[in-house]
Amino acid sequence: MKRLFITALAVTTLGSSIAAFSVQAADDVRSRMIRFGYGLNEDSNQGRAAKLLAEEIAKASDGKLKMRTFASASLGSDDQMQNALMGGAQEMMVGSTATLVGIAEEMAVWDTPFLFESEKQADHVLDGPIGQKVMDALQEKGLVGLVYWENGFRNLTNNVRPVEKMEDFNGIKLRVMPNPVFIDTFKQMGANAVPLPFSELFTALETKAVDGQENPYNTILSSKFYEVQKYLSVTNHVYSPWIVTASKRWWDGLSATEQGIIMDAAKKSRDSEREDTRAEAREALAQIEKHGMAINKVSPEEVQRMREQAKPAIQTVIDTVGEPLFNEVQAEIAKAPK
Ligand code: KDG
Repeated sequence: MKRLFITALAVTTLGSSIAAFSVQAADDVRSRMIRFGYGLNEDSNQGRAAKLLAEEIAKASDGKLKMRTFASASLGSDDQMQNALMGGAQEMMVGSTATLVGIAEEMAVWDTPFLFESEKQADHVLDGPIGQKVMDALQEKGLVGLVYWENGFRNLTNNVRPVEKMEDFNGIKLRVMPNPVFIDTFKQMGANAVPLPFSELFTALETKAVDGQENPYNTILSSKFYEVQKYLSVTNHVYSPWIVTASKRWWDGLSATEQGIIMDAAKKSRDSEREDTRAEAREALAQIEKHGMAINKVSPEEVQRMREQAKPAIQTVIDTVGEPLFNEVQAEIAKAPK
């Protein structure tokens, strides 16, 4: 009888503590509005992942954490949103790591030409300790890096000529992301590198302010660059990550429960975004061709010549991030599955 009483008491105590904890956890989640900005349009891979992130956060917080997503740079370009997050005027965003170099120079390591040879390598390094280390460099600048999404391997489009060999870059006014490594890389190739924010890119192509640009297939498709570009030359010259960031000023004001909900949802969005982006990329080339672009695959020999020519830009990366970090990334790549 006594044992039964003790068990009943233990169960009651346990039950009330779980109930208390769940009440406590529920209290730890306040009703909040989260403004999440991004640069591509709503029906892009970036937009679909933003929608999923908002749904996951709402589901896990019983609707208390409401994320409102803003597409097409409607809250500003990457760098304008980064400043808004640092100032606490906006809560979250996703954008290119390349546009963060002016804030945390360590991010430049991901701009290294030909750094990753496969998505598997990229996932291994970005989601591993060195990817976290680079992300942590944002903290002292007022940003919190949550996860990396996939922008993807970048390829060239332009209106002058198909790029089949390095010399074909000569004289092409090529828009690049506003970032020293991208500017150096394409100057080395012989192009006239023109840094512009993504939000100005379509108009610059349409008005012929620039002849070409470079982006993953997904973006070429979702941003309809095929409407204003003739040639697509497949180089896969660099793998671009996107990074989901939060305002540190805002993030530090969240409870551990709220931070956990957002981080878990961000990890789910990362895995789903990569799957979605890769599936779309497999179909994108055929769709881009259907829209009238002439596609050429640059030969391995010519890609090798480009790799050689890009070497001074790699030195720019090393000068920017420091040899130790650059070597740590190389060491992680060597451990990555092929
Ligand atoms: O929000 C748009 C950014 O993600 C942008 O960096 C995409 O790859 C990009 C580019 O070329 O600017």
